[in-house]
Amino acid sequence: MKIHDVRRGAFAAALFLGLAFGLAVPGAVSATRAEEIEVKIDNFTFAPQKLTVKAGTTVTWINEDDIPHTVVSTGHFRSKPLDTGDKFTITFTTAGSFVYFCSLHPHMQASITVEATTGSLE
Ligand SMILES: [Cu+2]
Repeated sequence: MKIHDVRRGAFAAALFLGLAFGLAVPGAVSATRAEEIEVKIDNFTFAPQKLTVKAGTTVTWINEDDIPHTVVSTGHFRSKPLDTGDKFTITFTTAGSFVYFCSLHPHMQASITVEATTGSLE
């Protein structure tokens, strides 16, 4: 009876570890701050137009329009003209607010706000 109980305990522990491991996978991803967000460019519009992310987030713009666009934030970053299907990726490491636009169609504007990660404030 006692051995049986031990085995049950071991099985429960293994099951628990299995569940913990499964749950730890997304946790491990966020621990490395590998968060990734996409901004689509279509119909002369950045979507979402206003985005708030944590520092360390990688943002990828994808041009889904049928004409070229660029992603330009004066003094911060500047993409080449993106043809249909082209991507432009930046990892935002510092907090701040970044207004950006398309240099080919300056009325195309959007912004990204980068927040300091929780717990890293000193
Ligand atoms: Cu454009």
